[in-house]
Amino acid sequence: MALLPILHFPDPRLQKVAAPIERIDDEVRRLAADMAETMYAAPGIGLAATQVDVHRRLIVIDISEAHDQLITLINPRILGQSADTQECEEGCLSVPGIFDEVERPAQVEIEALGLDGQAFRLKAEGLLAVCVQHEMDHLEGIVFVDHLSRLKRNRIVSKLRKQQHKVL
Ligand code: K1U
Ligand code: ZN
Repeated sequence: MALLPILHFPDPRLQKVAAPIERIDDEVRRLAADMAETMYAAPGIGLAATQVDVHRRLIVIDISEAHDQLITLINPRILGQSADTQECEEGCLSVPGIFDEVERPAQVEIEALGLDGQAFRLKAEGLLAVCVQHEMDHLEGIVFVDHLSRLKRNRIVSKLRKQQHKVL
């Protein structure tokens, strides 16, 4: 297994729309394992393939404290979402050090394939619902800061550009 480098906002590669996975082969299984390792090491509670510069529809999520409830979602799609919303503070491994409130549907139901190729449905609420929607946004080329005002987003871009210049 390997730790994968994570793209940082405002890298334009984070805006790419991911393509469906046609076949679950060893390459996909290896990518899923590497993404899980990268997510746990970060540490984070989710990671989309887009963030590691692979533009395919694959997500890993584990919101458990014990890191023993890994969910792998291949080609996830939303079947339904609640009209009621929740506002939650979000962070992102691609936007280090930035946290802000985002409002999203409080419950979602999704369908996806697992690594065994079987379709399954997942009803999510609370933090899991937030994380699923945040990661599915990544597959569409959307980063959580795109949900914030232009003023806030511009401030975040300048802050991150300054930080990136410091390390280069
Ligand atoms: O997409 C990502 O970069 C992962 C992101 C997921 C996420 C977090 C919070 C709300 C919505 C989506 C993260 O994991 S950021 C790190 C984080 O939140 C965290 C890290 C360690 C323990 C608990 C949370
Ligand atoms: Zn993210």
